[in-house]
Amino acid sequence: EKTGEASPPPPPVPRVAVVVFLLKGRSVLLGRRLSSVGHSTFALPGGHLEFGESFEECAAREVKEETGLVIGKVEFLTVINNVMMLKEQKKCHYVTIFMRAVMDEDSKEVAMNLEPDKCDGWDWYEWEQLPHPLFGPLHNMVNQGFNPFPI
Ligand code: 8DG
Ligand code: MG
Ligand code: MG
Repeated sequence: EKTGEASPPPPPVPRVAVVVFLLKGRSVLLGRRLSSVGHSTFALPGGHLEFGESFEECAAREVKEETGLVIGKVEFLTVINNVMMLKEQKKCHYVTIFMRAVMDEDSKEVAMNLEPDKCDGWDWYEWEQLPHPLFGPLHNMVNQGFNPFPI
C-alpha cells in the first residue's frame, strides 16, 4: 500500500435511475424537485437502482421512501438515455427506467412528503393540465407524445 499520494477522482460513469408514473384516474403524481439537478421542476417519484434490485423492487422502494404510498402491480414502460449538462461543463448521465403503477381511483391514501429536503411536496395532476416547468427528461417525453396510461 502506497501512502501519501492522493488518488485522482474516479472517472464519471452512467447511473441507473428508476422513476414511476403513479396513475390515479387521469392524474399522475408529481413533486417539485429541490435537488440541484432540475431544481424547482416537476418530476416523478424515483431514484437510483441499488445493487441487486429489480426495476419493480426499486420502483416500490423509492415510492414508499419518498411518498409513503404502497404500490401494487408495477409495469415497465420505457427507458431513456439521458445526458444532461450541469454547471461548469459537468455532465450528468442517467439511464432512466420508466415504470407505471396504477392506484385505485377511489383510494383515500395521501402522498406524504417524506424527503422534504429533496421535494417541495407531492400532488396529483390531470394529464391534460400538467404543471410546468416539467423536469427536462419528462418534458421531452411528453412533448414527443408519450402517454403513460394503459388505455
Ligand atoms: P436516491 O438517493 O433515493 O436513490 O436518489 P434520489 O435523490 O431519489 O434521486 P433522484 O434525483 O430523484 O432520481 C435519480 C435521477 O433519475 C435524477 O437525478 C435524474 C433521473 N430522472 C429522470 N427523470 C426523472 C423523474 O421524472 N423523476 C426523478 N425523480 N428522477 C428522474 O431522468
Ligand atoms: Mg429517492
Ligand atoms: Mg427521488
